[in-house]
Amino acid sequence: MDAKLRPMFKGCMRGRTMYVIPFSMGPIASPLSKVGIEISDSPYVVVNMKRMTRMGKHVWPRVTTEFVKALHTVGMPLGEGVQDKAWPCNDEKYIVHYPNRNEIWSFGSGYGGNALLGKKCFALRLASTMGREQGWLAEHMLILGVESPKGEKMYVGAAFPSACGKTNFAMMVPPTAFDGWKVTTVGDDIAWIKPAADGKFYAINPESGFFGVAPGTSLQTNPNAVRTIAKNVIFTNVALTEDGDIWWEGLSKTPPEKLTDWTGQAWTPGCGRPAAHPNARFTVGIEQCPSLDEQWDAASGVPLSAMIFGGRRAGLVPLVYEADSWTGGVYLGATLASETTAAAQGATGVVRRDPMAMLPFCGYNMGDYFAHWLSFEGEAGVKLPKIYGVNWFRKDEAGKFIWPGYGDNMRVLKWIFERVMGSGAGVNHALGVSPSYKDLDWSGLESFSEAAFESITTIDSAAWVQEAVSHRESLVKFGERMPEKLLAYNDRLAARVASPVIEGSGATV
Ligand code: TSX
Ligand code: MN
Repeated sequence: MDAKLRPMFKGCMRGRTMYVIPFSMGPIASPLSKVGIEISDSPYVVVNMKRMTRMGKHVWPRVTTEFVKALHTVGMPLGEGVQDKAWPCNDEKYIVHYPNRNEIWSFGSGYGGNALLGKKCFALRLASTMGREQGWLAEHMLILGVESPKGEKMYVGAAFPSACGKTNFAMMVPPTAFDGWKVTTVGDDIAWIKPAADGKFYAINPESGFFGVAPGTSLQTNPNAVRTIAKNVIFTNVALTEDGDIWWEGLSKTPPEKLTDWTGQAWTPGCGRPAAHPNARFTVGIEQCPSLDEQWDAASGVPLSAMIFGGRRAGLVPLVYEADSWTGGVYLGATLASETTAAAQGATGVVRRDPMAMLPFCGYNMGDYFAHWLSFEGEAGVKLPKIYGVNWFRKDEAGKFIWPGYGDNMRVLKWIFERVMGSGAGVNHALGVSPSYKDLDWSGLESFSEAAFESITTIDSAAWVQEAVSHRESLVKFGERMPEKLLAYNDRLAARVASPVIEGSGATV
């Protein structure tokens, strides 16, 4: 790659301004944080990095032995006869990571994770490799706090593949009937997690802002996000209203009569094109979030009591279940899957495995990655978080979502809270422990019938026998470094789902 890239970078910024961007991923004073310097010829990168990272001169004293060198160019040098563009870029694009020398080289793209190198490139790909060597985890997880009316509090990390509403969950508003329950936001995308001296797993949000998908964000789906983006925001590829405001699909039920679309063309409802790009974004500092957790910038991080893995599954996976062990939880994460939604991904409803939602972001061999997760079990003094699987997306025969989702997910969070505190009841089944109907708090949603609840929590034995086969196919694809422990867990799971009665519980599946 060196031989390929060095000539490409020669003179790549000609005629542009080169910016030097010192930034910290994580609280400035935290031992879990890491610093980097991005060199870029894009002012768009500069202003986005200002919102997404702790940028500034406080970084310089820390540029000593360990720092990440992030080199970015749009790859379109200016000169005689070259007309600059609003979105300069190059047809040839390379996003290259050198974990052995803490470097990122990005050529030819000006957008998103290709250009804001602190995010996916540093905080996930390079950091996952650092974490493996240094005994911690860099995960594609939101971090939220849950506080009870009694003032007890726990923190949760949650990983979901794309298009599952991670940012919505991170800023969730509990139902009004849940008087005194609070959900607070530490982060919506990435968590760096390390066991501390007390044995607990502490997490920091390496970022300081949200680079959120705009389409679908509304007062109904995410009121806290809408309030967060009231000011000081960079909107990318959204539509513009006649009076200079912004709009995107889903922001309001009825679109404005006239818009300028994301490409700059005139747009009217029914013209057949989306007004905003489906991947249009808002970039905003986290401090403007109304649900911001008071510990979001704590140098120590926040202690995680639970970790959640969720995907979009029309069937099979129950609303919520608790893994029977750390290994069971790692298995749950390693077999995580989501069904495709948008036309851009080809056919809809196709199951895609995305272990821990890290498939595009893990910086090293996935088998080694699972082994690193497993290695925390049995380490002296560690207090492992409980691991849960969730699925907000089960559908009925008519293809309608059964679970109301959004704020009502608080009912599931409360059950997890009670399990962590030791008071939550549940029933054993082949996958782990789930609440029975009476174990969830239905305040304000008494209309949700016990039958509806059964339809999103039953475990179809025959379908799960097939699913266990699909798990195995997915695991063996990662090759010979796949830990034997996970394959053995698959054997046991296959046997358990095949048998309709669960030993010791009396519960039937
Ligand atoms: O973000 C979502 N969450 C998590 C919220 C805290 N979404 C949006 C996913 C796309 C980004 C959801 N969509 C959730 C959910 O829990 N659930 C669903 C499915 C669903 C969609 C619409 C309704 C109910 C469920 N109800 C009505 O439209 C009235
Ligand atoms: Mn992400």
